[in-house]
Amino acid sequence: MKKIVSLLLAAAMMLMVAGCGGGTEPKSSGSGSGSGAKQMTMGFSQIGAESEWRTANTESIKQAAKDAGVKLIFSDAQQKQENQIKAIRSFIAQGVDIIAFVPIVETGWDTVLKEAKDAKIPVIVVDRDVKLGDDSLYVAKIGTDSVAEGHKVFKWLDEYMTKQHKQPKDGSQFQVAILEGTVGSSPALRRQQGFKDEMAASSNAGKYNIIASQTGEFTRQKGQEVMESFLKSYGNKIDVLFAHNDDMALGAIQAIEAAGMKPGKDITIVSIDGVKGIFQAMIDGKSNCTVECNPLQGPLLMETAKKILAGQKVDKLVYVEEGVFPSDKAAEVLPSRKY
Ligand code: GYE
Repeated sequence: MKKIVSLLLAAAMMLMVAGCGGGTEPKSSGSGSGSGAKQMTMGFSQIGAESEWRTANTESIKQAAKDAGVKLIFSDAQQKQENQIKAIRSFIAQGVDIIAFVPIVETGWDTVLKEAKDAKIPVIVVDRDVKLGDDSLYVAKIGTDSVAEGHKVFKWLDEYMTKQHKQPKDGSQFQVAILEGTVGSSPALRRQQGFKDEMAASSNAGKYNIIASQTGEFTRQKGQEVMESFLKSYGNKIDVLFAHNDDMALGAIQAIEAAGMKPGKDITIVSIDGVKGIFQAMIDGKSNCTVECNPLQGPLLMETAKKILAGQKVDKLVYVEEGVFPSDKAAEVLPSRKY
C-alpha cells in the first residue's frame, strides 16, 4: 500500500515539474467558466482603429471574451509597434495566463516574444502574420490568408474585364493603380504578392500594367488623398483601382467623383474586406467587387486559448473562411452581412 502511495506521489510530482517546464507549456491551467476553474486572463494588444474591419475585429474579440468568461486586458497600440511591445511587456509583468496580439508589421517581434516564452506565457498571433527566426515563440496563429486574397482579386479582375469586353483607355494595356495597406504589414505585403503572382502566371499578364502603387495606410482619409495624387499624375489613364482594403476604396471613390469621373464605371474598382460600406457602394454602382477578409475571429481565439491552457494540442495555423462578392450579388448579400 505504502509503495503504491509513494509511486503515485512521485508520478504527481513529475507531472507538476513537467507542468512548470519548458517550451509552450501553459503557466497555469485556468480553463474558464467551468465550476471551480480559475478565470482566464488574456492580455490582448490590438493595433488601433484604422478601418471598419478593425472595429468589427475588436468588437468580435471583446464580445467573445465576455461570452467565454475570459478576463480581457485590452490595449490599443494606436498604430505603433513600440506601443505593442510595451503592452506585451506589461502583460508579462502582470502575469496574465495568455497573450494574444495583432502584429502591426511582420518583423521585430523576436525579443519580446522570447521574454513571454521565458515567462512561460503562451502567445497566440491574431489576424496578421509574423516573421520570426524561431516559430516556437508562438503557439498558434488565427487569421486570414492574405496571399490567397491577392490571388482572388486578380482572378476576379481578369475574368470581369474579359466578360465586360473592357478596352484599355490607352489602347494597349489596362493601367492598374494600387492603394497599399500599412507599410511592412503582412496583409499589405502578401496581398500585393498574391495579386502580382496571379497576374504573372496568367495568360493575360501582358494586358495589365501597374502604373502606380503607394500606401494609403488602410484608412479612408489616406486612400482619398493618395487617389487624388494618382489622378493628378495620371489623369484619366487609370483603368483599374485595386485597394488593399475597402476603406481606402471608399476614400478613393470620393476622390474619383471629385475629379468628375464615375467610380465603378470609368475606373473598375476591386478591394478586400467585405465591410457593409463597400456593399452599399456596390449597390450604388460605385464599386465592382470585394474579396472577403473575415474579422470575426473572437470565438475561435477564445476557444483556442482555452484549449492551450487546458494542455490540449491546437493547430499552429488556422485560417477563417472567406468568399468573393461581385457587385451583382451586393443587394442580396448586404442584409446578412455581420460587419
Ligand atoms: O484588411 C484592413 C485592416 O489586418 C487583415 O487590416 C487586416 C487588415 C484589413 O485594417 O481593413
